[in-house]
Amino acid sequence: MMKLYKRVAIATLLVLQAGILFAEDGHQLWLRMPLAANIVKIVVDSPQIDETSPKYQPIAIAREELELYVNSNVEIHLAVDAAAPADDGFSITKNGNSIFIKSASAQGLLYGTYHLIRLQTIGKTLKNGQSIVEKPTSSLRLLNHWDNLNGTIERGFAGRSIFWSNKGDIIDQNETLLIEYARANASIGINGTVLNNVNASPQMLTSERIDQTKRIAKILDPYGIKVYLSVNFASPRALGDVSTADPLDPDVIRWWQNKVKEIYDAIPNFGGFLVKANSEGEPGPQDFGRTHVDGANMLADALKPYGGIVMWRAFVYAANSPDRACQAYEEFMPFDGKFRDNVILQVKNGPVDFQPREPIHPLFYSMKHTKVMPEFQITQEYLGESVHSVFLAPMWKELTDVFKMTEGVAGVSNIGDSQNWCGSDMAQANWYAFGRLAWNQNLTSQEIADEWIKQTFTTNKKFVDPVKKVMLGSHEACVKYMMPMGIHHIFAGGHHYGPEPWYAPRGLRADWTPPYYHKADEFGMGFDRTTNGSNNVSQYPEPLASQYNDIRRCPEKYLLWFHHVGWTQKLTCGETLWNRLCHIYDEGVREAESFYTTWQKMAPYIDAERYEQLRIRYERQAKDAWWWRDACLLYFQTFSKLPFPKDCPPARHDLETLKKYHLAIDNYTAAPIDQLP
Ligand code: GCV
Repeated sequence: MMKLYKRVAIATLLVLQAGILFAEDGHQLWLRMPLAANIVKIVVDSPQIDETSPKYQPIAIAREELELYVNSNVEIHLAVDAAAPADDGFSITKNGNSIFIKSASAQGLLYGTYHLIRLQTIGKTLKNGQSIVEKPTSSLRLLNHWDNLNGTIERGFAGRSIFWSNKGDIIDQNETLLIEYARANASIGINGTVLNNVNASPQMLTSERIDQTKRIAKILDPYGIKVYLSVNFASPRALGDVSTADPLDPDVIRWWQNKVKEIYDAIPNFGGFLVKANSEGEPGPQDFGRTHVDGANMLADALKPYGGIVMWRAFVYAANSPDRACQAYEEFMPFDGKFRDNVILQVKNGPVDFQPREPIHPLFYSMKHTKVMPEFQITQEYLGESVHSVFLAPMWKELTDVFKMTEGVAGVSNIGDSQNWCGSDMAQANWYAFGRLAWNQNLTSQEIADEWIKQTFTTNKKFVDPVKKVMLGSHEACVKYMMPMGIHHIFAGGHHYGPEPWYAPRGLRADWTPPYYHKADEFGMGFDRTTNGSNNVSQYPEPLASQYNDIRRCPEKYLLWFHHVGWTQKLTCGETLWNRLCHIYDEGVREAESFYTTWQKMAPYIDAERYEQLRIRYERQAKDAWWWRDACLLYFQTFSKLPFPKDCPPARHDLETLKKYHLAIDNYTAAPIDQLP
């Protein structure tokens, strides 16, 4: 398996040496380091190690990576040492002409290897006597793939699944791709992957699919990537073996025990289950009058003998809830402390649904006796798909700055079978950032952007500095041109790419329509979640609860999330709500335009292919910012009845035309760049 890499790498070297230029297609991600010109001596200092045994495969990979990519005249010593950092951690020490990588596990040595290569690529060579110690801040660092068994990807904007296809032959065809996938993940510390959509097909648990999972697991295992599966809670009934899926029914319990045994017989290091239950129509224990605890603990008991875990999602909301943001807390807080110790509650970063900006989910502050792991969305369902370049590290940092992700963290993947994996070269930065933050939640967005740019494009300062600035400003800019000041979920009905704040077909459940969230009326706009409204503020601890409740102290970024504010009300900044809103939308447009201007100056520094692919996207993003601004401001103006402030340029579009415009895309197709208004 590893030999393959050598072959690919050597072929690349020969092409380069022959002076043949080949097109950059983004496929190499951040692993574009040149092959070393010299031969490095690798010494494995632990004599008991047999590199051919499965347990020590990471060392064989480490050896090969070091031989291929370390470009200096050093001798590298690898040692598994019980006294060295454990739990995937490692130390790297430079001593004279030797570099020592030590870890308590073979896997830690592989992580140390990738760290060393990263340092070399970004130009941070170790000084003599210098020692680095790294230990991940989260034990579970998982990608969640929303891949369906027919090969489509829910909210995927980069092609089709790399794991599944209708034909079932995908794994054999994709072995090289899966090795590349495993290697890319290992290089940033990701150690697990959920292979299928949380809207899970019961078919995932058929023997045929378990066999396919086994083959995938075998490919990923040497890189330290464990596989997990999303399961449909009604599988025992759906697969026709049992007449119910009631978690307290002995036949159901037995069914799950047998199924878990079948899985572990096939995949001894299988990780466990991810479950979306009683959410958006998915089955769950409540269908049988049982609770989340009944459901999660039953599965946990079945997995426990094998060391498996259950990740139970807290993403729940009912059709008639007066405030969707309140519901997960209401449903789960009463169960704090009641889950088994191999259950982890997987909670989205905010209480609604991966919006461009949300306050932190209240469960992160309050669940004290339950294991909790955040779920981030790497795929940009609500942030411009694979068209807009939005670097998400600053958004995730809003949570990692206040919550320790010790148990783990999950990221909904943006990977598909497109040549550059993510649909856009810039979107790769979010996969990278997720892995790096999962490894070390204390890294800053600046550090992550800096190292990603240098590895993915060039270390030339003339490129690194301006592009880093664009990346670091991109999330805030996107919030400004889409949903500033706490506005949320005003997306179009058929897709989540563009704006339709007016979308409210008769008969559709209210919380699937934007007016439920923005509540614009003649007086003003915003969702009253204060103690006079839905009382969502009370789910937060003090002093946050009082701060959010007080219109004068509520941070502007959350103002319309927590308050219904009058159009002419003066804000603490001195402006009225209406004027401030217009100004912020306008700033968003200017910032998106400046990103495009900056990118156009970057052509001299990188390859023409990736430059052009992103130029088209930055241009589109700037146009879309106008689309968002005009659609939102013109629509809200029908309530405010106020003119744009004098320093705000007039709209480019008119509301009636925008209302008639329907983008013909579905969940599984990226927005067509050239068909937008
Ligand atoms: C997988 C949002 C998305 C759905 C997704 C759901 C979830 O509602 O639009 O596509 O379903 O979140 O996280 O379960």
